Amino acid sequence: TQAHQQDHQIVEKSYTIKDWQGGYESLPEEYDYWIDDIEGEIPPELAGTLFRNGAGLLDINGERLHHPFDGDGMISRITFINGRAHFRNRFVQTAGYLAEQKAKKILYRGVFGTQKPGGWLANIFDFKLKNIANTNVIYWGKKLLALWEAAEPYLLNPHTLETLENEYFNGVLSKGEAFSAHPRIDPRGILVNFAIKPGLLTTITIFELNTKGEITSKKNHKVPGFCFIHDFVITENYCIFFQNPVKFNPIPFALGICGAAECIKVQKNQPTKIIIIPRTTNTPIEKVKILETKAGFIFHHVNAFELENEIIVDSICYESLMEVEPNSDYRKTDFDKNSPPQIWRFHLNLLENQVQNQLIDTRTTEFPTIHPCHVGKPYRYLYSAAAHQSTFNAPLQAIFKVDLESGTKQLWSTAPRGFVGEPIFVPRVNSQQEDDGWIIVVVYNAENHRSEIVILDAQNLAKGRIAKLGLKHHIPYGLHGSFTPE
Ligand code: 3ON
Ligand code: FE
Repeated sequence: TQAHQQDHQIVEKSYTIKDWQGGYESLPEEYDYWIDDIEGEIPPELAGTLFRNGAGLLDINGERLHHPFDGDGMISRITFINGRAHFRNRFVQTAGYLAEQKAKKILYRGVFGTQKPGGWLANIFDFKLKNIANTNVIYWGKKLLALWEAAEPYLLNPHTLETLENEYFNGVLSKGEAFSAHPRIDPRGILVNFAIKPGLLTTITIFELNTKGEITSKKNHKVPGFCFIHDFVITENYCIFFQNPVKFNPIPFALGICGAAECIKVQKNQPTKIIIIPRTTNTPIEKVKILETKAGFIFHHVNAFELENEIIVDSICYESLMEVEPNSDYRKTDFDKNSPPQIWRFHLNLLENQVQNQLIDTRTTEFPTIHPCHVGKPYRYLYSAAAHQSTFNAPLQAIFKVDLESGTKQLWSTAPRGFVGEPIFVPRVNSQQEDDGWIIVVVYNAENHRSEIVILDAQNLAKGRIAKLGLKHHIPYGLHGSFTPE
């Protein structure tokens, strides 16, 4: 029978869908405690704070959200001090979170398909955006900011995680103006970020911030066509955006039938446009340059750097966009049906205006991270969350390291019952080698329905965990975060 065949397939896999689904339960509680369940030893020289963001709620008062990207942002904070670790989590008290918690029901449509109850009639022509501040959290210029790509940041108290107000950078940002969730920090001490205002012509705004957290530069660039751009890369002289070949049909969204992101379709016969924007005026390229490569879909990039007449960009590419269907259940995803996200290297030849693509590895992988001092510069190592198996699409259960110079790869897996989020590389203070440091990652353990913070030696993943910090609860699968040595 069919049920039999399915069971058989599940046994062969490194995971079960049921285990994986456990990580998509809401965590409404807010905790504050010293972690006492520790296996191994926290390196005493590991000092600082890991901040993480992601949907803390996957439902509003029992009403399931259509997609995890629609969930209210919840910040987790793990502080490492003298070999000890402290945990705290708190929801970003966005206007939408407060209103929905008070009303005990869904009051807003979500970008990824969450609808207000009552069918399309209750949703038609409702274009309000709920800023859910759920995608990233950064500590820059003494400001802790929760980010979501379609609206302004929320400013939080870095110690208590209390929500203070929206951040407008002394009025440089206006109410409702976007400030993306994927800033890049130029190691020279400049935070570079962008904002997308999509339309028939799309405006890409580029911001540069100094170490005091002030916006020192804000420039607009118009490019032809609709853009859905989640991430970008920088080099010393350029900002680079990949304009995925997508088409946006706003009608079903306007009519209240589906969410805005569900109206985006990849055009497989159209090229991806690579938009190269100079950061300074004294670059070999004075104006915006647009190159073309084959179709695909990119959420995340790894890094980029300049060579003589080339720019190298490493990215995580999907053959197509994971399609979110109006009546589907994301928890029943058939991994085998989606194209695997894989690491590709793009060589952008600036003299010949040619692009060459090279597949680095077939493994399903997402959430790449590198040594912070190599952002925008030549680098050797990348780390990412990856599937246990080396081909086909599957959930993220392992940490992957790629040596881009020698081609050597390492894998540390939490299969069968573990599921990983975004790893963060933390360099050892005064380290000499690029991989001298730790990987810190939150692992969801389906065995006890709790999460653990795992510390790995970045030079030797195979050695296994240096320390495992057991939490008293799970943390729903998250999106991005950052480490600050302060
Ligand atoms: O018309 C525009 C269309 C659009 C999509 C208007 C818009 C600006 C409002 C808009 C909004 C986009 C938003 C809010 C995007 C938010 C994205 C987000 C919260 C997360 C993206 C995550 C990406 C990935 C690849 C996550 C992968 C996760 C796993 C593999 C783990 O399961
Ligand atoms: Fe992202």
